Amino acid sequence: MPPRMLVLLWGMLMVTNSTSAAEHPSTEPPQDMVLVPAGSFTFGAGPKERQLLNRVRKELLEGARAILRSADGTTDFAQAEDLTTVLATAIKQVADARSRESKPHPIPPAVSETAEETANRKQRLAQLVATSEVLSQAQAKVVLAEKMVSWLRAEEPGVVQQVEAFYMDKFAVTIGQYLEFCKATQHEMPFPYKSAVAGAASNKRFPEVADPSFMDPKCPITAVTQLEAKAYAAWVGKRLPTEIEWQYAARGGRDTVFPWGDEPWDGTQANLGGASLVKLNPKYSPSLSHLPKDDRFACLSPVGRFPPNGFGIYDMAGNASNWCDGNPWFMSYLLVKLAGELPKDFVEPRAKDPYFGGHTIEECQPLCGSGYLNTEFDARVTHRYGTLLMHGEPERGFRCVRNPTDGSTGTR
Ligand SMILES: [Ca+2]
Repeated sequence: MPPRMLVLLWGMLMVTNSTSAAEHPSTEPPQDMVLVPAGSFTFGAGPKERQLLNRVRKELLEGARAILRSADGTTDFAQAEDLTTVLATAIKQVADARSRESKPHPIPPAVSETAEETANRKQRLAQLVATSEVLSQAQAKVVLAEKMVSWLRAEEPGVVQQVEAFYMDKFAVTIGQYLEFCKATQHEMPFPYKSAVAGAASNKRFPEVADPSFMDPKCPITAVTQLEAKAYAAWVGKRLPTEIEWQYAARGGRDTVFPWGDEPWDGTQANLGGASLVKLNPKYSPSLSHLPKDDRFACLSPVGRFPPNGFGIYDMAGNASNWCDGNPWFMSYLLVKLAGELPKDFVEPRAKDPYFGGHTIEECQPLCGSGYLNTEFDARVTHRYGTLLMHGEPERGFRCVRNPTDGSTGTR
């Protein structure tokens, strides 16, 4: 065939294809997206999440008791029912004793302490320091157990919601994809990417961002603001999901407490905070209830390394949580308030948290899911929290959705 004929034929094929795509925009499933079918589901926490709370809370309290039992002289309060009060009392007693022992004896100082007395006092002081550390470890578990109660309360009660069909990204937006966006639009890569280049010393608050995973193009992009996530979504012809869409998609057409099922986390279902993370950054140890379980990823994992949920969507628990669009607390709180079921002692979580600089719930934007530093409890499908839209952190990423009727192919 002459070259000119080939060019002509190729041109005709291209015209035919583009016409077909324009007429039937939704017949071709977009690459890397899953069609989430229309349906209804209960948005928010219910009896299963309450069961999870009770189980994890019990484990934490047993963990606290085990720590106390293992320490000398603390056996007395290992069996106590109200660990919060008993621990607070014990911590104060130890602190007072430390204060006394840290000063030379006897008083008045005109009578000097003998060398033996000094040695004994220092030995007692060392013992008190050790006891104090043990008590603090136990207290961290008890405090976490109590916080969980209010966290779950912020997700209750479940409310039946209707959801229209939509396409959702199978995977979170990756570092590689976001880098392309930045090159094309003059946006800047977020700070973990720069810290990974510069080393751990460059970020005192999150030293773990020096981990090589923050440079792996296959890992999810994190620490972007909600504005940046929205800008990326618009660039690829998509949008951020609503909280309801996200949670419905995370359920995967099932009624389980985690995206993978009802079974406890064992390290194979999702990338959560485990022993590898603590090895990298010990500060996370007290807050993790399920140690020494592990998934072998200290920080981010490449997207799609863990099994997908019932809809074929990956990492709906663990790795990086996902920005959503719309006020996080609005839906459930408003419905609860309208129904008059809000308990009298209810405190809106995080509304006055200094971490948010005194900002109100109304100023916050939603994040759903969990990240590499979260616990099994946070891996529940209903897990959600609000933060300022400019507040990107290393475990916060995003994924996009689009409506089936939109003409975009969803690929770029
Ligand atoms: Ca992990």
